[in-house]
Amino acid sequence: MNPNENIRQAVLDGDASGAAALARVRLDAGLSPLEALDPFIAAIREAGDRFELGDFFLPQLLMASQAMRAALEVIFPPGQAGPTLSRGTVVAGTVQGDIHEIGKSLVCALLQAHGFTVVDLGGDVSADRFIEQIRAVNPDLLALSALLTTTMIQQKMLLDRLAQEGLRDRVKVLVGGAPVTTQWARDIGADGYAPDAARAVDLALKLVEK
Ligand code: B1M
Repeated sequence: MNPNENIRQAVLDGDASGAAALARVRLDAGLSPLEALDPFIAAIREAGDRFELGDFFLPQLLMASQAMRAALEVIFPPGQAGPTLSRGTVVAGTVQGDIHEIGKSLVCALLQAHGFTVVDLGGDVSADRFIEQIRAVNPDLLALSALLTTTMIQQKMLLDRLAQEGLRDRVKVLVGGAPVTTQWARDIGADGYAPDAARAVDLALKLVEK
């Protein structure tokens, strides 16, 4: 069987240990982390398409995402130390009402690998929690992910809250997630939008240089 077909099958079957083992094989074959992750991303997107078509039910989508996360943790082990010199601090999270974490975790892993200190607040993060962490950590960047058309609005609400609390000038705000666009980022007054994790790093580097 084609190796990518094995990966596709492991993710669609929700086989977390199989997906983790296949991720390890790709790293051992000398692929870069992003190359190693590619077929897993294709597979989880296929699971989403099948869910939308009614061909997959929510528990299957959940299991597929657990398999995807198992692979992600092999490829980007959580808490792995990045370069010792920090390029800046990022507070990151998926906005309130939204538990999609895979893309955000990938953004966090790449930021960390590029020398940022990342405080990952996880998914379904309330505006109060973001504000509390901005006050506590005083980050250079706030990275907000949203995967649902219904939760994108939380990015705007948080930006409004930052302004009300007098915090907007203290932190640059980067937004992303599948339904988010450059236009949306402009409309809500964010400092930038990135369509994927690699470009989120490029943008973060530019924003901290400014
Ligand atoms: Co959900 N889900 N889901 N889901 N899910 C989507 C997003 C959906 C498109 C599926 C579909 O119907 N085709 C759809 C949204 C429709 C819409 O809003 N228009 C959907 C839905 C409807 C739902 C529920 C409402 C289903 C239900 O309950 N009836 C529910 C919502 C729960 C909630 O949040 N309140 C739900 C639940 C779930 C699971 C729990 C089963 C699981 C999430 C598990 C987890 O993360 N803890 C899940 C999954 C896995 C998906 C899909 C299949 C995959 C998402 C993913 O991980 N992609 C997704 C379909 C799809 O994406 N095609 C879908 C891989 C990841 C690497 O890509 O997250 O896009 P992505 O991240 C990218 C970029 O977007 C970008 O970089 C990453 C890659 O480099 N990026 C950023 C992301 N954040 C960024 C931040 C940045 C910059 C870039 O800067 C800050």
